[in-house]
Amino acid sequence: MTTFVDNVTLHLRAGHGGNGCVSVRREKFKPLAGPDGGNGGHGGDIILVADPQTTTLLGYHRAPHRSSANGGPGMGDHRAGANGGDLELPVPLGTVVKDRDGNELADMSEPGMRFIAAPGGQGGLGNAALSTTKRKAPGFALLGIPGYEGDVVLELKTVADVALVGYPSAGKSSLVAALSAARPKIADYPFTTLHPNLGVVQAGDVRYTIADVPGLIEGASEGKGLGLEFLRHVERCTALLHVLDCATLDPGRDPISDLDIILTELAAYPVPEGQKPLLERPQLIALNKIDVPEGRELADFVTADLEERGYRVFEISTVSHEGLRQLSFALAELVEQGRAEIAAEPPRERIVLRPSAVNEQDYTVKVEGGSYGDIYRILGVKPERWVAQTDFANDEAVGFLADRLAKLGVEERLFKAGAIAGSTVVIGKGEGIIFDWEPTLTSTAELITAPRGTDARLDGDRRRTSDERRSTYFERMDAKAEARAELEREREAGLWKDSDHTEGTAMETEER
Ligand SMILES: Nc1nc2c(ncn2[C@@H]2O[C@H](COP(=O)(O)OP(=O)(O)OP(=O)(O)O)[C@@H](O)[C@H]2O)c(=O)[nH]1
Ligand SMILES: [Mg+2]
Repeated sequence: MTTFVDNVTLHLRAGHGGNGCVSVRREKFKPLAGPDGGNGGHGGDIILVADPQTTTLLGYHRAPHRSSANGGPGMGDHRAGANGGDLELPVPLGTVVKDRDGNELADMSEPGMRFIAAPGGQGGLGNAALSTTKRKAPGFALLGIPGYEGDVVLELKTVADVALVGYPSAGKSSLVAALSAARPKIADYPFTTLHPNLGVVQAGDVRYTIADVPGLIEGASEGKGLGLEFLRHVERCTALLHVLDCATLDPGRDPISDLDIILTELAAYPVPEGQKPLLERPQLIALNKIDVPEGRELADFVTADLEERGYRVFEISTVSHEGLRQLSFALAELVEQGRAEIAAEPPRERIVLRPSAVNEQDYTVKVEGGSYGDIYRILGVKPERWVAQTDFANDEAVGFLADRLAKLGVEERLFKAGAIAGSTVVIGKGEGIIFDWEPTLTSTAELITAPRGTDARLDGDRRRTSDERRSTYFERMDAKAEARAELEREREAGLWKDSDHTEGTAMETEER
């Protein structure tokens, strides 16, 4: 809606976590004195910070790739790796953070507000931290997790310092054009302006922004005319400027009653929590169109009344540019005062936004059909993180992963989903990590999850049929008979002495 919307896509790469260390302490006369491998450091976060001193996203246009530091690896002697420092990126107030699909992630509206746009990776535990009473000397450590890598889109809605309000055709857009380089549409019919126009004014050393708002009429708060909807574009303004038309030909209208009606409508506008109601902000009055003789007369006539009500009044013409200089300096003064007040305010409690929280305990088991049979896919924060932490070249580390998965109840869930021994199980998206599943559960109650009358144990191909058993039995019997016959032949041939005979008997007992 507003003009001057700045837009930039940031490519972020947060620091990776450092790997944990495997190390064993050595002491004199005690070469294996316990594990002492330190933990890896955490990768640094990339944090957006709403900063009143920053006014543009230009710096990010020029350098859109940003990354934070990696965590250091753990070391022996219980030395932990250093954490990677966070990277803070200042953004102007009013910056809206979105993902690539346009979903809003954060509105950086409060000074000092922080948004963790890319969290750093967790460091891996060293073998010292992994030792327990049961596992006294772990021969493995956990790997560090990669930091978040992805894009965010920053959108800046420029926030006007001064909002110009008034009736349609009062000359608001003309005034924006006269004070700044902006060239909004100007015409002699009501509601020419359909969205706010923004202009930058330079008055002496002070530079500030002004925005006109579509004209307001009586009943605007009930939706008449274009309603009050557009005031949200200026609801963060420091000051208001009432533009009053002194040369209107409408019967029944005059600057004073126009002002009263606008004030009533503005009073009905609900500002967001934590902001000053519009009418409690500083306000100036511009009596416009004094290049028209009747206009000047009327302006002179009402000035005293308005001043009595406490307003500073400026008689101006956007055509002849009379009075504009004084007006622009008076506005600059208000803006400067407002800025000083904000700077003097005690810093608000820091608001920290994190990327949408997910339930870490949650995971899903999905069955996917494939050309090699069913695949059981496990998706979830914890299982996927654990896999990332596992050094698959280390059997102990793999065993530790299996224990963790079992504790989470993954086996039971796989059974319920229909997995059997030898099924293909994938953890994570895409290729993920692929396992041939070997269940460790053995108790009958857990095994019998199939309908009554069937039993998962019978489905396995490891159980022999009775035919198979019978044939092995006969094979063995034949072999025994063969061995006996052989011994008999040897004895008859006189190869045996009596004392050796016992061996044959012993062999037979063993065979039984
Ligand atoms: N004579 C004279 N005419 C003016 C002056 N300022 C504006 N006008 C005329 O008034 C008419 C309305 O001016 P705009 O600037 O479009 O008024 P606006 O307040 O923006 O009106 P909306 O956008 O409809 O709310 C135009 O025809 C302008 O030329 C002035 O100082 N003197
Ligand atoms: Mg206009």
